[in-house]
Amino acid sequence: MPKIVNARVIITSPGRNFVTLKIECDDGTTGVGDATLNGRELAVASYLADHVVPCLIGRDAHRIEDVWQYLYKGAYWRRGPVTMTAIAAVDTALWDIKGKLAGLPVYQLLGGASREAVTVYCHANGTSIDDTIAAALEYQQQGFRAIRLQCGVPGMASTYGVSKDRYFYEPADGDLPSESVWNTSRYLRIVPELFKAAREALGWDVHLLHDIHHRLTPIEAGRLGKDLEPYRPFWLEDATPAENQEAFKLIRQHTSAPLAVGEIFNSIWDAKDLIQNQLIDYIRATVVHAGGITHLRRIAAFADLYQVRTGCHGATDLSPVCMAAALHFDLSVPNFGIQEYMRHTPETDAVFPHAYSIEGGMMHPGDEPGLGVDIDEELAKGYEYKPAFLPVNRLEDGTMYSW
Ligand code: EZ4
Ligand code: CO
Repeated sequence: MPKIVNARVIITSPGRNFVTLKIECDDGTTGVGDATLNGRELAVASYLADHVVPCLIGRDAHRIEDVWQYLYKGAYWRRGPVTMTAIAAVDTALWDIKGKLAGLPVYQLLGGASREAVTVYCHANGTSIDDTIAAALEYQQQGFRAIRLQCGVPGMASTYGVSKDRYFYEPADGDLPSESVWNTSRYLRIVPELFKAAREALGWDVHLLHDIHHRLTPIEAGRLGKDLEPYRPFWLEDATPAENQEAFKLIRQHTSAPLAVGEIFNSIWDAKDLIQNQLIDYIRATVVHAGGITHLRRIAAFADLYQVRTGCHGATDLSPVCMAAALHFDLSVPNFGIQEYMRHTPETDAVFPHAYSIEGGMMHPGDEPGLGVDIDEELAKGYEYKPAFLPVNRLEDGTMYSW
């Protein structure tokens, strides 16, 4: 058996903070797992180093399911983003090791490719509708067939999804949380204008997506869905906070716009009612925050029974290790829908050399054994951790609101 002899928690900040777990076996085989929880990185690093790593030493690296159950049931305190991100890192690293030992890319261990490549959507954003459309046209020319559109809301100093940098999006920006201001009625007026302009400029052969980022009540989301229906959105993401899964019934009663939810979910229990009542069309749970490849496969298998497809979160705070794992999962899973893609900075890409590639809006995990991604630990040492918080959001009268 490949015995686990070492596991290191590596914290590095090549452009942004990442936490990576590297597991090593007695024969020298190593595997990597992403453990990054944006804005709460050190909590997961401590959970791993203090409470997980000591329990891994001496275990059989091949027993992925058993290790998963051990960490989940054995914690007693089940679920939650910190615990599930830590479990995900272990699980991902063990799949990487299994692939390397088998001499096969991980997607082959998951049943093989169900498609030739993975369709991704990219992000077009701008402070105005015109800027956003210009960015979207560029992406369309590069061959992307699915584009997320986010634009500034007039009168608001900053808006979720609109980056300060033209190419690289980074919401975690302060050593204390920065504060933005929100106005729902202005937002509800601008988004249909954006989609109208987008259909005029981009035509109908491209999928258009939008992220509401938990900012609407169910009835407001129903209104927006109705207003966007003429422009055939591919999905509306995180229309309303999803702690109350039943809330989506009200949205469904008012619009046929497809709904996507789940980037902040950490287990199947967050999505159970949404899926079995067919209140959503895409489940956005991802490898790093939802318990790894093992648990994400369970969520996807359950979702498949209800014709709910996958749409993994893929923002820049998910490291290239998570991206690689997501691509192996996406290529294999029967009910794949779409994969989010945001480019990492060159510094991030250099610290995490990877075999995955992108061409014309499609990605492939590559055919290296394992996940085909690693961390250059020497290079990583040069980028020290910097505290960085996600912003908070208030209404104009000062009321705390969802970011
Ligand atoms: O706000 O990844 O769909 N993507 C998103 C992201 C999330 C960040 C949070 O860390 O909503 O931009
Ligand atoms: Co989102």
